[in-house]
Amino acid sequence: MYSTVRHASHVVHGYVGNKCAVFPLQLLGFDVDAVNSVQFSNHTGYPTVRGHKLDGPGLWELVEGLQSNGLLQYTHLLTGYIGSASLLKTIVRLVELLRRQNPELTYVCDPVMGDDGRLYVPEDAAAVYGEAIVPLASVLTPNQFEAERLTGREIRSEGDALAACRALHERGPATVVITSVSLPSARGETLLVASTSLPQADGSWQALKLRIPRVDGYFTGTGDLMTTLLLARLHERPDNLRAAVEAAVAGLQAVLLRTIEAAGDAAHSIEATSEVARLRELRIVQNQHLLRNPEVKLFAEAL
Ligand code: ATP
Ligand code: PLP
Ligand code: PXL
Repeated sequence: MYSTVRHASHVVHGYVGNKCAVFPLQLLGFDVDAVNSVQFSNHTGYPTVRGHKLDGPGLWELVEGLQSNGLLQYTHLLTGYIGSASLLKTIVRLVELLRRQNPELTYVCDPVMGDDGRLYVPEDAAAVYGEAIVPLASVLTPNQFEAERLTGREIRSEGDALAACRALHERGPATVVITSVSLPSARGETLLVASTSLPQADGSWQALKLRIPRVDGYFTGTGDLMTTLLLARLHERPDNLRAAVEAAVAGLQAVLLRTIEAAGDAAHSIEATSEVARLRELRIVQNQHLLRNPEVKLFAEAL
């Protein structure tokens, strides 16, 4: 039995944060205890968003309730969007507490800070990621912007991406997956670069890249689903980064392609209406068979 505590956003309607994580993890055999870092009506791509955020003391109250009942027995912790320094500092205390219960705890961290050159958490929260969260993570899944920000170095080549992974290994995380890298030399595709310092099964690589053709459309929640699938597949194949990454990418791409088909023209519409946002929601429930048993079509290459 594997149990995970998953800490990320909840939206009433649609699929980001925990809504992209709880059901897929359950499908793949995990018991999931979810903490919602926000509870919003919908994601922030809609014209209106209403709801509330959890703060550090709010999270600690839940932790104390679990602790009083002896329920802090987890194999994994997964964190996604956490919008404040106060909540992040409480996550640091939580990781330390969970590791006292289970020294083998795997902490999978998506250091959600921003994208495309734009920071969307406050500066003090970004600082906590660098100083206190990264050193605790077992698996880190930054995007290009986040990897650059955490290492202080620009990524302009595959070599730079690999160097960023290695710089991050030295600070704690044994496995680093940079989920999307855009290089000027590779228009029309995005690169995933992954590296681990853990011993691998015979013939499997410690560093790899996977080229992903960009599909025409903009979707929300893909980063959350990717980190979730990586947690599940790395657990299944702890000594085979290549197989784990290929399976995670296959599940994500299958859902993405079916979502695009279902969204029709809304997939690449420039209109920022709620109707367009609704039509672009990931079709996770409808494609659960593809999440469970995806066909691998994109293969990794050694780096
Ligand atoms: P984070 O959650 O850290 O912000 P991220 O910015 O990498 O992560 P996304 O850009 O959503 O998150 O990407 C997650 C995965 O989804 C990547 O592996 C990427 O290749 C895939 N993906 C997202 N959009 C597309 C697209 N339009 N075409 C092909 N793949 C996509
Ligand atoms: N952008 C992304 C990618 C997020 O994950 C979130 C999470 O809530 C937001 C924006 C929301 O930011 P804000 O709460 O500052 O609107
Ligand atoms: O990671 C995407 C995400 C998570 N949570 C909330 C969001 C978004 C993206 O817009 O709005 C609340």
